[in-house]
Amino acid sequence: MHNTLVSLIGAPTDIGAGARGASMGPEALRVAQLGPILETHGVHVLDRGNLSGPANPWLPPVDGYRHLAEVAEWNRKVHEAVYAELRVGRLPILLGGDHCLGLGSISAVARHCRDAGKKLRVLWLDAHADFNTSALTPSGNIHGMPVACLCGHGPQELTGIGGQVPAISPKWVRQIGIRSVDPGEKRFVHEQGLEVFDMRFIDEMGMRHTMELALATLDANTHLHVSFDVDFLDPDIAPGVGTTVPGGPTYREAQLCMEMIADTGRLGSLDVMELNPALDVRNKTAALAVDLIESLFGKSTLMRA
Ligand code: 4U7
Ligand code: MN
Ligand code: MN
Ligand code: MN
Repeated sequence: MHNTLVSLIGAPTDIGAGARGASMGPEALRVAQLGPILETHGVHVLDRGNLSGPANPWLPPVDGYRHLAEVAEWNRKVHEAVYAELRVGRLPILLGGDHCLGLGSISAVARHCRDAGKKLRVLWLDAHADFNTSALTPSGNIHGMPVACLCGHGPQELTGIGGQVPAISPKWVRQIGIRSVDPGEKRFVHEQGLEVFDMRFIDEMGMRHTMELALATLDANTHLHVSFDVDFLDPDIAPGVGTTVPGGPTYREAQLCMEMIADTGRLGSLDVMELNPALDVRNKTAALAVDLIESLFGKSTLMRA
């Protein structure tokens, strides 16, 4: 990762979430020294500051969507900001913000891959599949829908961001750490053929084999995008998220996951989403996220030749 040019983009909103507070995520990651710590690993970091967008009106869902217009506006801003960094050859790190913004970020990455003639692989690290639609969602919260929207299932305001519907194919996605999927969402995940490495799989096969499969068939022409929902981690080590689900990866399992991604040398963009400082304990979840991102950028316990 030496000479990698990284840009931090803050998206301080909780517009798609079911709890307030993820809007403070970007600042908590800065307080945990994300930029300076990455610089110690030979990465050149430019902090582009925060995007701005509509306030959270905290209204109930309408027709199965909460805050649809505001979610669309934030995602358009994220899309343009991420796309601009990729165009100039930099590696964008989106600091969330809630996970509805994965739509703006990944649609930008997909557009960049179309421009550059590259293949795309998306690793979705999450406790949840985020594959709901307005008809399936139990909450109306759009942070539970970005993967479905990216695959073309959602309202035009969201699926159309980036100019091509669908933005991605479900075949490009690998979901890891999944342990909470709603009943209708589960059927839809199967029907669409998403490749899911759920916690049962990780328990039985181990993180090493899981990651070998998730990273298989990457080649020199593949752009690897990691969408890291902090609730991927076990809540015992990462309490600072709005939607904790017990039984997630341990500290070492998560580190191994990140280390194996780093070893591919293919990481091209990253989202760090759903960190909620209002629910954290002395910023420890932010510090843990930074520690894991260090591994993603090549920190390892011992020097590897
Ligand atoms: B996150 C949920 F019902 N599935 O749709 C929903 F359980 O970005 C949760 O992964 C979604 O944190 C969680 O509201 C979205 C719920
Ligand atoms: Mn620098
Ligand atoms: Mn998520
Ligand atoms: Mn989640």
